[in-house]
Amino acid sequence: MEVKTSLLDNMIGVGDMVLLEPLNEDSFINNLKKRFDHNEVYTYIGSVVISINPYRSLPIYTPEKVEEYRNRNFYELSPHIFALSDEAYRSLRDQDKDQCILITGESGAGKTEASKLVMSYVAAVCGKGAEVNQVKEQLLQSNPVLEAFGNAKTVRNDNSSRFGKYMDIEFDFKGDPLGGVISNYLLEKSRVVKQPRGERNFHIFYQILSGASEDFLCKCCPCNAMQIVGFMDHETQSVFEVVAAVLKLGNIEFKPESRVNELKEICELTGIDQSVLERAFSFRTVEAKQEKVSTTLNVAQAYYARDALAKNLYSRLFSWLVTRINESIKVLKKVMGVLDIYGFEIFEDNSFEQFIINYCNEKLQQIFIELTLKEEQEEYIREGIEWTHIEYFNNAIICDLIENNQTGILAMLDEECLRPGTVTDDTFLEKLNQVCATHQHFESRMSKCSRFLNDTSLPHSCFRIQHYAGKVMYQVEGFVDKNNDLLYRDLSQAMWKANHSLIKALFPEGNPAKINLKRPPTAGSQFKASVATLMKNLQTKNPNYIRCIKPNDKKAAHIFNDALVCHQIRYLGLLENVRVRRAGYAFRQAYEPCLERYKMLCKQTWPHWRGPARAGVEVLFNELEIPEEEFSFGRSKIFIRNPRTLFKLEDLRKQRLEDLATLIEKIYRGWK
Ligand code: AD9
Ligand code: MG
Repeated sequence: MEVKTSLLDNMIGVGDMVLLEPLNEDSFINNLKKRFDHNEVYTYIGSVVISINPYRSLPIYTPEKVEEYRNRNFYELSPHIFALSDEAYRSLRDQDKDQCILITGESGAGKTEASKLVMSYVAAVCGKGAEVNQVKEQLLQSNPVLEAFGNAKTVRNDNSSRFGKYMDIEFDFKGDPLGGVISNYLLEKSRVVKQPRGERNFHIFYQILSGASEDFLCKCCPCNAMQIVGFMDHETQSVFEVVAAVLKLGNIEFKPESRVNELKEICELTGIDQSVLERAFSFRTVEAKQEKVSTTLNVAQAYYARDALAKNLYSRLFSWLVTRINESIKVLKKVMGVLDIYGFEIFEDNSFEQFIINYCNEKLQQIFIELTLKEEQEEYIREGIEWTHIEYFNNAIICDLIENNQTGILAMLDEECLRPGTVTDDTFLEKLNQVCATHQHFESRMSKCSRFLNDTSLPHSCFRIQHYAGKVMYQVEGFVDKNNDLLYRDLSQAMWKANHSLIKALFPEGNPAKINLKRPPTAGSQFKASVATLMKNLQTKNPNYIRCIKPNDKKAAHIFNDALVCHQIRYLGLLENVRVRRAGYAFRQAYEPCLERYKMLCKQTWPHWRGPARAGVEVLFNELEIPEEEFSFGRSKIFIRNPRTLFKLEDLRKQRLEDLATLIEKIYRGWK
């Protein structure tokens, strides 16, 4: 068996960063660049796959490639996302180990494409037959449905996921797919009513508009996918009615002329009594104890109510879609989870959404550190090798700054949102400053005691967090409002009264029989709870990592921007990852393939070694005088401390092959 030859080909750089010598940021980037220029977009760090977005279609995902990688050992062929997919699938099928695939990287780095490649690979290699094929189709077609409703064009990515997605794919004992469960995380619903310059609303709105003149249910792109996933025609119809209502809500203006027409159309679409909706846009009722007080909304409040309704309608519709897809695909057996979540975001203006997204990425980084170290430690224990302590940056301290139940930023935001009296974004910032001022990863200059009083790069209305991935400055404006996620009760009641079963189902709290004076959980606390559930779920599974890198911010092929890549390598902690991998031993290999590859270097092992492979390797290393501190014998593998030792072996082998070739040629000439 050829082992790792492809990983050592100098022409196209090393395929496994663990073997990079010397190891530093420059050599790391150069290696990636060299490979990128040779269309090698995948590189390993041990079992972690680094993927660089080629921004063009490469012929490396063909059915022939699938066959090539099928049932092959991870290191046998050149690095590829299919190798990781195959490894994960086979461990699941043959060793009953639940798997999860964690895909990280910034916006536009290729996470969603990677998740689809993993899913399509697994679909191609698992099970056969009509029933299995139907399950596969449903699982695969859930992607275009959710992308239509949950993705949008942004400055960074024409098809940017504006929600986080985790999908468990379930298999039976033979490894045939049975179904799946999708969890969605915080859709960026503010996009429904407002998009940053140069960006667009969710794809579905444009798809509906482009098909609206004809029979859009046939033309609209996710319809076919929805049908395959199992939506009934009337359900699809209802979904599009809600989307259309959201669109029309955006056109309502609170001026006497225009208002009536739009309202009328919305009410026709949704079966809401027009007078009820009109009233809900004009008054706000606050119930306290037994009393009900109605106040008239001014124009600004009416717009606020309109936007809140549009955001709520849309995000609830999205959650309903996920639940509905789950009904079609859910069962429970062995599972492989695929996580494709929004990447770390550093914009010029960062708001509540970025704060939440970056918090999620902190948590993922933490689990990455924990699991990589754990996995490494477990391998040492399995192999009976002594464990050496590894120094690394643990970002638990940043997670704590955000999520601590008493002093965390989210807890303080909640406290502020629930506090009676005048609450503004500034009072929230003031509070942050009292509690977090001394935290190493927190910066703000609002309070007099601030260490950052003279830091003019930090405006008064902002705070900055030093994330593991870099410093991010957050504008506090909108934090309180977005966390509150307030929808006037009059509106949820109006929605509940709609003669439209889907809309009614989306607003259960509008049912007067279920009046609940307790406030609904804040957006922040809901997100925190769902991230905690996700982390628990991931911890029970065997992790597989894909770390996506964006080569340029022009969405262009062939361009490799060193500075941009360098930044990502730093914040993904990739160098650190290599160091952890080779802190103890850089390289490990089972005895048989190792002996097979290098036995030609020693008279006693060449051409045949008759004893156990381990003894053969011992003899070999002895003969080659490799210093004792350079290797350790594990139960089934040889562990090599320094990549240089491996290169020495490789050089010797190459030399030996060349000598042999010359010798053979001489003999051949002699014959002639
Ligand atoms: V975001 O955080 O959702 O904004 P992603 O998901 O990381 O982001 P995405 O997978 O959507 O990025 O990739 C962006 C674009 O890059 C795709 O639309 C493709 O045009 C392009 N891409 C990504 N990966 C590949 C690939 N393996 N081959 C070819 C690719 N093109
Ligand atoms: Mg994406």
